[in-house]
Amino acid sequence: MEPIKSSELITNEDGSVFHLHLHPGDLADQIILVGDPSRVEMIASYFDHIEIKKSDREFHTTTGQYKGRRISVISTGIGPDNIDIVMNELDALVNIDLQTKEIKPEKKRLNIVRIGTSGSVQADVPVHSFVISEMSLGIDGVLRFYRDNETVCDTAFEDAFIKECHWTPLAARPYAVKASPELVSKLHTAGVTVKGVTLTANGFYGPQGRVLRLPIEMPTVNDEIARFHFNGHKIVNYEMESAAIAGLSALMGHHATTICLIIANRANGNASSNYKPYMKKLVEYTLDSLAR
Ligand code: R1P
Repeated sequence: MEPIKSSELITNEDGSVFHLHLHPGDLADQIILVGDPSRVEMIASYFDHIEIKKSDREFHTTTGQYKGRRISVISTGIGPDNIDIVMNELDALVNIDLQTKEIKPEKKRLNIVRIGTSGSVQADVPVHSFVISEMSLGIDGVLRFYRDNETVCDTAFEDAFIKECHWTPLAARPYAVKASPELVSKLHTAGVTVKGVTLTANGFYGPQGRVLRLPIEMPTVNDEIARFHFNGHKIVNYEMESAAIAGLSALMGHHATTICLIIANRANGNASSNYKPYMKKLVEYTLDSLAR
Protein backbone atom coordinates (compact mmCIF):
# COMPACT_ATOMS: atom_id res chain seq x y z
CA MET A 1 0.00 0.00 0.00
CA GLU A 2 1.22 3.55 -0.85
CA PRO A 3 2.36 5.62 2.14
CA ILE A 4 -0.03 8.40 3.20
CA LYS A 5 0.99 11.77 1.71
CA SER A 6 2.47 14.42 4.03
CA SER A 7 -0.43 16.77 3.17
CA GLU A 8 -2.93 14.19 4.50
CA LEU A 9 -1.12 13.26 7.70
CA ILE A 10 0.78 16.37 8.73
CA THR A 11 3.60 16.04 11.25
CA ASN A 12 5.59 18.78 12.98
CA GLU A 13 9.31 19.45 12.64
CA ASP A 14 9.99 17.22 15.66
CA GLY A 15 8.01 14.36 14.06
CA SER A 16 5.00 14.74 16.36
CA VAL A 17 1.44 14.56 15.07
CA PHE A 18 0.12 17.96 13.86
CA HIS A 19 -2.44 19.20 16.45
CA LEU A 20 -1.79 17.01 19.49
CA HIS A 21 2.00 17.51 19.26
CA LEU A 22 2.51 13.97 20.58
CA HIS A 23 4.94 11.19 19.67
CA PRO A 24 3.79 7.56 19.85
CA GLY A 25 5.67 6.93 23.12
CA ASP A 26 3.83 9.83 24.82
CA LEU A 27 0.50 8.01 24.67
CA ALA A 28 -0.90 5.45 27.11
CA ASP A 29 -3.34 2.77 25.94
CA GLN A 30 -5.90 4.09 28.46
CA ILE A 31 -7.02 7.55 27.41
CA ILE A 32 -9.30 10.02 29.18
CA LEU A 33 -10.70 12.80 26.98
CA VAL A 34 -12.15 15.98 28.50
CA GLY A 35 -13.40 19.19 26.92
CA ASP A 36 -11.88 21.72 29.29
CA PRO A 37 -8.04 21.99 29.35
CA SER A 38 -8.13 22.87 33.08
CA ARG A 39 -9.78 19.49 33.72
CA VAL A 40 -6.55 17.84 32.47
CA GLU A 41 -4.62 19.53 35.30
CA MET A 42 -7.29 18.54 37.81
CA ILE A 43 -7.29 14.87 36.75
CA ALA A 44 -3.46 14.73 36.62
CA SER A 45 -3.36 16.07 40.21
CA TYR A 46 -4.54 12.56 41.25
CA PHE A 47 -1.63 10.85 39.44
CA ASP A 48 1.14 9.22 41.52
CA HIS A 49 3.67 10.09 38.85
CA ILE A 50 3.63 12.44 35.84
CA GLU A 51 5.63 11.41 32.78
CA ILE A 52 4.80 13.89 30.02
CA LYS A 53 2.99 17.20 29.64
CA LYS A 54 2.43 18.71 26.19
CA SER A 55 0.04 21.34 24.88
CA ASP A 56 -0.91 23.24 21.76
CA ARG A 57 -4.08 25.33 21.27
CA GLU A 58 -6.91 23.61 23.22
CA PHE A 59 -5.19 20.20 23.09
CA HIS A 60 -3.43 19.65 26.43
CA THR A 61 -2.03 16.22 27.29
CA THR A 62 -0.64 14.78 30.50
CA THR A 63 0.50 11.14 30.67
CA GLY A 64 1.15 9.57 34.04
CA GLN A 65 0.33 6.73 36.40
CA TYR A 66 -2.73 6.31 38.60
CA LYS A 67 -2.50 3.36 41.04
CA GLY A 68 -0.04 1.68 38.69
CA ARG A 69 -2.16 2.21 35.56
CA ARG A 70 -0.63 4.35 32.78
CA ILE A 71 -3.17 6.92 31.58
CA SER A 72 -3.10 9.84 29.11
CA VAL A 73 -5.53 12.70 29.80
CA ILE A 74 -6.18 14.92 26.78
CA SER A 75 -8.41 17.97 26.37
CA THR A 76 -10.33 18.24 23.12
CA GLY A 77 -11.85 21.69 23.53
CA ILE A 78 -15.52 22.03 22.63
CA GLY A 79 -17.32 20.18 19.87
CA PRO A 80 -17.38 17.25 17.46
CA ASP A 81 -15.18 19.01 14.88
CA ASN A 82 -12.29 18.78 17.35
CA ILE A 83 -13.12 15.12 17.98
CA ASP A 84 -12.48 14.40 14.30
CA ILE A 85 -8.97 15.83 14.81
CA VAL A 86 -8.28 14.12 18.13
CA MET A 87 -9.56 10.66 17.14
CA ASN A 88 -7.68 10.61 13.83
CA GLU A 89 -4.44 11.75 15.45
CA LEU A 90 -4.77 9.27 18.36
CA ASP A 91 -5.35 6.47 15.87
CA ALA A 92 -2.41 7.64 13.72
CA LEU A 93 -0.16 7.64 16.80
CA VAL A 94 -0.77 3.93 17.37
CA ASN A 95 -1.70 2.52 13.96
CA ILE A 96 0.41 4.49 11.44
CA ASP A 97 4.20 4.76 11.37
CA LEU A 98 4.61 8.57 11.56
CA GLN A 99 8.03 8.46 9.87
CA THR A 100 7.24 6.30 6.84
CA LYS A 101 3.51 7.23 6.94
CA GLU A 102 2.63 3.59 6.32
CA ILE A 103 -0.30 1.90 8.03
CA LYS A 104 0.94 -0.73 10.46
CA PRO A 105 -0.14 -4.32 9.72
CA GLU A 106 -1.00 -4.99 13.40
CA LYS A 107 -3.71 -2.69 14.78
CA LYS A 108 -3.74 -1.47 18.36
CA ARG A 109 -6.98 -0.88 20.29
CA LEU A 110 -7.15 2.07 22.64
CA ASN A 111 -9.51 2.38 25.62
CA ILE A 112 -11.07 5.84 25.47
CA VAL A 113 -13.30 7.36 28.17
CA ARG A 114 -14.60 10.89 27.87
CA ILE A 115 -15.37 12.65 31.18
CA GLY A 116 -17.64 15.57 30.39
CA THR A 117 -20.36 17.92 31.55
CA SER A 118 -23.82 17.71 30.07
CA GLY A 119 -27.49 18.71 30.34
CA SER A 120 -30.20 16.21 31.29
CA VAL A 121 -33.40 16.06 29.23
CA GLN A 122 -35.14 13.82 31.81
CA ALA A 123 -36.81 15.43 34.85
CA ASP A 124 -35.90 12.39 36.97
CA VAL A 125 -32.15 12.60 36.17
CA PRO A 126 -31.29 15.60 38.33
CA VAL A 127 -28.37 18.00 38.38
CA HIS A 128 -25.16 16.32 39.73
CA SER A 129 -26.12 12.83 38.42
CA PHE A 130 -23.43 10.75 36.68
CA VAL A 131 -24.59 9.49 33.26
CA ILE A 132 -22.83 6.80 31.20
CA SER A 133 -23.47 6.75 27.45
CA GLU A 134 -24.32 3.19 26.46
CA MET A 135 -25.25 4.62 23.09
CA SER A 136 -24.76 8.04 21.50
CA LEU A 137 -26.90 9.73 18.89
CA GLY A 138 -24.94 12.24 16.86
CA ILE A 139 -26.74 15.09 15.16
CA ASP A 140 -23.36 16.59 14.25
CA GLY A 141 -22.72 14.72 11.00
CA VAL A 142 -19.01 13.94 11.58
CA LEU A 143 -19.37 10.16 11.22
CA ARG A 144 -21.34 10.47 7.96
CA PHE A 145 -18.20 11.61 6.13
CA TYR A 146 -16.61 8.17 6.60
CA ARG A 147 -17.34 5.24 4.28
CA ASP A 148 -19.24 2.28 5.79
CA ASN A 149 -20.43 4.47 8.69
CA GLU A 150 -23.78 2.68 8.55
CA THR A 151 -22.08 -0.60 9.56
CA VAL A 152 -21.56 0.74 13.10
CA CYS A 153 -24.94 2.50 13.31
CA ASP A 154 -28.36 1.41 14.55
CA THR A 155 -30.46 2.44 11.54
CA ALA A 156 -33.77 1.37 13.13
CA PHE A 157 -33.06 3.61 16.14
CA GLU A 158 -32.27 6.52 13.80
CA ASP A 159 -35.47 6.00 11.76
CA ALA A 160 -37.60 5.91 14.91
CA PHE A 161 -35.92 9.05 16.26
CA ILE A 162 -36.39 10.98 12.98
CA LYS A 163 -40.08 9.97 12.82
CA GLU A 164 -41.09 10.39 16.46
CA CYS A 165 -39.16 13.57 17.16
CA HIS A 166 -40.24 15.12 13.83
CA TRP A 167 -36.59 15.70 13.01
CA THR A 168 -36.28 18.07 10.03
CA PRO A 169 -32.54 18.97 9.66
CA LEU A 170 -31.64 15.94 7.57
CA ALA A 171 -28.56 17.39 5.85
CA ALA A 172 -26.64 15.08 8.16
CA ARG A 173 -28.85 12.18 9.19
CA PRO A 174 -28.56 11.52 12.95
CA TYR A 175 -26.30 8.51 13.64
CA ALA A 176 -26.79 6.10 16.55
CA VAL A 177 -23.68 4.19 17.75
CA LYS A 178 -23.23 1.84 20.69
CA ALA A 179 -20.46 2.49 23.20
CA SER A 180 -18.05 -0.29 24.20
CA PRO A 181 -20.13 -2.68 26.40
CA GLU A 182 -16.92 -3.65 28.30
CA LEU A 183 -16.16 -0.03 29.25
CA VAL A 184 -19.81 0.69 30.09
CA SER A 185 -19.95 -2.26 32.49
CA LYS A 186 -16.57 -1.31 34.01
CA LEU A 187 -17.84 2.21 34.75
CA HIS A 188 -21.41 1.42 35.81
CA THR A 189 -22.44 0.97 39.45
CA ALA A 190 -26.16 0.67 40.18
CA GLY A 191 -27.25 3.54 42.43
CA VAL A 192 -24.20 5.64 41.48
CA THR A 193 -24.45 5.99 37.71
CA VAL A 194 -27.33 6.17 35.25
CA LYS A 195 -27.00 4.49 31.83
CA GLY A 196 -28.67 5.87 28.74
CA VAL A 197 -28.43 7.42 25.30
CA THR A 198 -26.44 10.64 24.96
CA LEU A 199 -27.39 13.12 22.26
CA THR A 200 -24.36 14.80 20.71
CA ALA A 201 -25.07 18.20 19.18
CA ASN A 202 -22.96 20.40 16.93
CA GLY A 203 -23.78 23.52 18.94
CA PHE A 204 -24.80 24.60 22.44
CA TYR A 205 -27.83 26.85 21.80
CA GLY A 206 -30.07 26.24 18.75
CA PRO A 207 -28.79 22.69 18.11
CA GLN A 208 -29.70 21.77 21.73
CA GLY A 209 -33.09 23.51 21.52
CA ARG A 210 -32.08 26.61 23.54
CA VAL A 211 -33.82 29.85 22.63
CA LEU A 212 -32.27 33.21 23.48
CA ARG A 213 -33.10 35.79 20.76
CA LEU A 214 -33.38 33.55 17.71
CA PRO A 215 -36.40 31.27 17.34
CA ILE A 216 -35.51 27.68 16.43
CA GLU A 217 -36.76 25.32 13.72
CA MET A 218 -38.10 22.62 16.09
CA PRO A 219 -39.49 24.43 19.17
CA THR A 220 -40.96 21.30 20.80
CA VAL A 221 -38.05 18.98 20.03
CA ASN A 222 -36.78 18.60 23.61
CA ASP A 223 -40.18 17.39 24.85
CA GLU A 224 -40.22 14.87 22.02
CA ILE A 225 -36.64 13.80 22.76
CA ALA A 226 -37.51 13.30 26.46
CA ARG A 227 -40.53 11.12 25.55
CA PHE A 228 -38.72 9.14 22.84
CA HIS A 229 -37.81 5.53 23.59
CA PHE A 230 -36.73 2.68 21.33
CA ASN A 231 -35.85 -0.94 22.16
CA GLY A 232 -35.58 -0.09 25.85
CA HIS A 233 -33.29 2.92 25.21
CA LYS A 234 -34.10 6.48 26.35
CA ILE A 235 -32.22 9.69 25.60
CA VAL A 236 -30.88 11.03 28.90
CA ASN A 237 -28.49 13.87 28.16
CA TYR A 238 -27.08 16.38 25.67
CA GLU A 239 -23.43 17.18 25.10
CA MET A 240 -21.16 17.81 22.13
CA GLU A 241 -18.57 15.05 21.69
CA SER A 242 -19.62 11.49 22.64
CA ALA A 243 -21.19 10.31 19.36
CA ALA A 244 -18.18 11.31 17.26
CA ILE A 245 -15.91 9.53 19.78
CA ALA A 246 -18.09 6.39 19.82
CA GLY A 247 -18.60 6.38 16.04
CA LEU A 248 -14.97 6.91 15.03
CA SER A 249 -13.82 4.44 17.70
CA ALA A 250 -16.20 1.81 16.35
CA LEU A 251 -14.93 2.33 12.78
CA MET A 252 -11.26 2.39 13.86
CA GLY A 253 -11.54 -0.56 16.28
CA HIS A 254 -11.06 1.25 19.60
CA HIS A 255 -13.16 0.90 22.78
CA ALA A 256 -14.95 4.06 23.90
CA THR A 257 -17.65 5.51 26.07
CA THR A 258 -18.53 8.78 27.78
CA ILE A 259 -19.38 9.50 31.41
CA CYS A 260 -20.89 12.89 32.16
CA LEU A 261 -21.84 15.01 35.13
CA ILE A 262 -25.26 16.62 34.75
CA ILE A 263 -24.85 20.34 35.33
CA ALA A 264 -28.26 21.50 34.06
CA ASN A 265 -31.69 19.90 33.84
CA ARG A 266 -33.42 21.03 30.64
CA ALA A 267 -36.75 19.47 31.66
CA ASN A 268 -37.26 21.48 34.86
CA GLY A 269 -34.94 24.43 34.27
CA ASN A 270 -32.49 23.76 37.14
CA ALA A 271 -28.76 24.39 36.84
CA SER A 272 -25.86 23.69 39.20
CA SER A 273 -24.53 26.81 40.91
CA ASN A 274 -21.11 25.13 41.40
CA TYR A 275 -20.48 21.85 39.65
CA LYS A 276 -16.71 21.66 40.28
CA PRO A 277 -16.79 19.59 43.54
CA TYR A 278 -19.10 17.08 41.83
CA MET A 279 -16.75 16.91 38.83
CA LYS A 280 -13.97 15.97 41.27
CA LYS A 281 -16.16 13.14 42.61
CA LEU A 282 -16.85 11.94 39.07
CA VAL A 283 -13.13 12.00 38.26
CA GLU A 284 -12.25 10.04 41.43
CA TYR A 285 -15.00 7.51 40.67
CA THR A 286 -13.86 7.09 37.03
CA LEU A 287 -10.14 6.80 37.85
CA ASP A 288 -10.83 4.16 40.49
CA SER A 289 -13.15 2.23 38.16
CA LEU A 290 -10.47 2.23 35.43
CA ALA A 291 -7.71 1.21 37.85
CA ARG A 292 -9.67 -1.84 39.09
C1 R1P B 1 -20.20 23.09 26.39
O1 R1P B 1 -20.23 23.99 27.44
C2 R1P B 1 -19.13 22.03 26.56
O2 R1P B 1 -19.33 21.31 27.80
C3 R1P B 1 -19.60 19.94 27.55
C4 R1P B 1 -20.04 19.92 26.10
O3 R1P B 1 -19.95 18.65 25.52
C5 R1P B 1 -19.18 20.98 25.46
O4 R1P B 1 -17.88 20.53 25.16
O5 R1P B 1 -18.52 19.06 27.79
P1 R1P B 1 -17.11 19.43 28.47
O6 R1P B 1 -17.41 19.94 29.87
O7 R1P B 1 -16.30 18.18 28.49
O8 R1P B 1 -16.44 20.48 27.61
